[in-house]
Amino acid sequence: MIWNTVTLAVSTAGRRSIAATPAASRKFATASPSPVSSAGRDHKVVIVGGGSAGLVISHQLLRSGKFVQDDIAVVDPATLHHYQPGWTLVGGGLKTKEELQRPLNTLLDSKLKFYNEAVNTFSPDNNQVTLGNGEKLGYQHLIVAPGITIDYGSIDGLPEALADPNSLVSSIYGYETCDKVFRTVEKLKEGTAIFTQPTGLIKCAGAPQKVMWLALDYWKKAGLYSANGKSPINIGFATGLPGMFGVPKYSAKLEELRKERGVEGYFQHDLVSVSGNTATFALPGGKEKVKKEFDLLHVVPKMGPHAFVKTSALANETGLVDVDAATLRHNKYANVWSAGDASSLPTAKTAAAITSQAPILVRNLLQSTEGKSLDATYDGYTSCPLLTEYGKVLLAEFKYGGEPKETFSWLGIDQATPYRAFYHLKKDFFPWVYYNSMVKGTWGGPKGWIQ
Ligand code: UQ1
Repeated sequence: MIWNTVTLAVSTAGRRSIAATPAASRKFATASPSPVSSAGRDHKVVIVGGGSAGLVISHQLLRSGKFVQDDIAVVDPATLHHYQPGWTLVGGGLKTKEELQRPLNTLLDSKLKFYNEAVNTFSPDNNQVTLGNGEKLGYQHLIVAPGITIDYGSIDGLPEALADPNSLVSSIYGYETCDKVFRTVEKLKEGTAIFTQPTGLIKCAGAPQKVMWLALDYWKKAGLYSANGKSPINIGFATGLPGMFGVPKYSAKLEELRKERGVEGYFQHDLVSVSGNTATFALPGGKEKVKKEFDLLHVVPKMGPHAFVKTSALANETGLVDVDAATLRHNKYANVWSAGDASSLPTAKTAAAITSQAPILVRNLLQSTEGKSLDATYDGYTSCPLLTEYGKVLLAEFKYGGEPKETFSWLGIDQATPYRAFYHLKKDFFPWVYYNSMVKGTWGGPKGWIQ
């Protein structure tokens, strides 16, 4: 049983086969996109989103050698790009949020046309995207990768509690608040610390507990925490899910750690409101509520698709971009593609997943431009380097169905065990390789460097 983002997606997948439907047997709304020139506001490829997926895919397309100046356009209203997997490290006091960011325009190859604008609407029947400023872009192929949004308002009282500099309420999930997290950890000298995880789809389902394990270790080293329940600080993990993690193999190990370390587990507890020092949780079914007093609260809000995606013809019933789980092509529009958090791909939403998704999307898009069959298939690879303490990481790697797919098994390593070497991958190597190679399109994740 896979929970969280995976649950949502597995239930979608349950209704159709994970294997790619042969392209020839499909009925697409746009059978053959009308050719457009790359002049003016028309582009061969329009990529919505300059996040991890958008950057990796746009540069891998360029590297194919099949595109010239302005053939490919990237649309994103942001001026800054953030290495979000690093925000857990910020929460642990290991990095600053500033060192994890770059101006977005400096990450885009000069051959790409950059529209620093939001998207207003998709018109896939006309091969058009309308921007926030009213401009219309035509395309032969559209790649939709704008990510998902954090819904702070989904928890009553949360926006106010986060904004209050004196409250010990924080979240690693936002740029504004990720640096408040470690300050709250440092401030707490006694009392109850609660770390939450919601039901529903979120980015990186391991992050809500990574930040807890680091805080626990920090308090342990400060002499404020021990597993015997008699220390000044006690810790609870309140999760909407029925277990510690969606993949049974890693969940079992994390449950063992939870018990060993004396952390209270409040399962199927979904945070609905924060008021003063009281957190209220909904139990399954939604009718019954449980209140808990806290001194420190780390919150993971609910997340969901952007409105401009959810309300478009491209979305499935959950609001995500409705693509084939294997080919990454849209299930209705043959010239529309998606990857990353905004996609319906039934796997956990991580930057590591992008390393596997991008080459598949790029290969299949290029095949389709040449009228050839889509021969690359995504197996759902994703990874969660789960910090279990300062100096150790459990490197969860898995594919569709929650089946482990571990990179280092050839070394005889069982990745359910936390290792120091994986900590250095997470803290030092991945942030480095991300900006030095991945965003340029030359990092293949578990496959190493690619052309
Ligand atoms: C990875 O390639 C990557 O990108 C830089 C990450 O950072 C977000 C990761 O967390 C992981 C796990 C990978 C996968 C690569 C290897 C070598 C396991």
